[in-house]
Amino acid sequence: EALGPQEYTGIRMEVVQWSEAARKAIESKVGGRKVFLVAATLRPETMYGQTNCFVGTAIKYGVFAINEQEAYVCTYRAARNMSYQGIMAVRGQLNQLAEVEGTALVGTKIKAPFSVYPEVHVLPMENVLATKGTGVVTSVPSDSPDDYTTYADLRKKAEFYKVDPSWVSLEPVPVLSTPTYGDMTAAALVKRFKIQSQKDIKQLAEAKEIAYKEGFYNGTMVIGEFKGQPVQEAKTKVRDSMIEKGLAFAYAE
Ligand code: A2H
Repeated sequence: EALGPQEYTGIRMEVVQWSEAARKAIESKVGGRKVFLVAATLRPETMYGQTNCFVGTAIKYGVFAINEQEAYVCTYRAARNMSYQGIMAVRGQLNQLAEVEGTALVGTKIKAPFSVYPEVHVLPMENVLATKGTGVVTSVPSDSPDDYTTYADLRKKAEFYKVDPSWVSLEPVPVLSTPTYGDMTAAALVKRFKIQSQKDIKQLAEAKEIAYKEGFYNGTMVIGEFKGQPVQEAKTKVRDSMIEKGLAFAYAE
């Protein structure tokens, strides 16, 4: 665990089409606002390879007004933090418009900023913590062992997880290359640690640690505006570029 505050990037993923259940819970309550799912990530440079987004199946989300035009979907806890970071109109004040279960959000179609896939679906993940980030996770199966494993679970057992096969049809995309693991770091680590499913929490934690260090210290971008540059340099450049374009914002906790 980090000692100081963790500097996340909040990725603004605009809702393109609600799932039926989310539409019922939300659409009439947002006063015509544009609604965004907001994911907290430590790896903004990987957003080129987003294939979907994850919400927790046991988590409740709120829809919070940012101003008269926009609203964010995230946990109450994250919205409270945001309200003290100048993200809401009035400091420390929340305007919650609606509430929705994670399971109801599954199937919603959202924009995926910077991804080679302009639109992706919201899918269920078992291990999303309500106590970290926004409770919304951008999924990059090329570089996150958690994302890779969960995505593979959903593909193998789409019916069991109640996801439409078309929602899990996008192939992982190479985003960065490392000397040891190539351009699909997560897949290589999942194989090395013999990870079978998202229930292998201990091995996943180890793989995640290695993927993060390997990518950050030894990775080179193979896609996007900063292709050919070390991840260490590209990371903040991608982040700044997303923020400048209004696709992301700084979020700390
Ligand atoms: B990362 P840390 Cl490609 N529950 O983003 C579980 N995991 C969460 C979460 C939550 N509530 N909120 C955020 N996360 C994930 C990209 C990524 C991430 C890659 C590789 C590694 C990686 C795409 N998913 O994280 O405990 C988010 O996934 C490994 C460090 O604060 C976020 O960054 O260190 C990361 O965990 C934050 O975890």
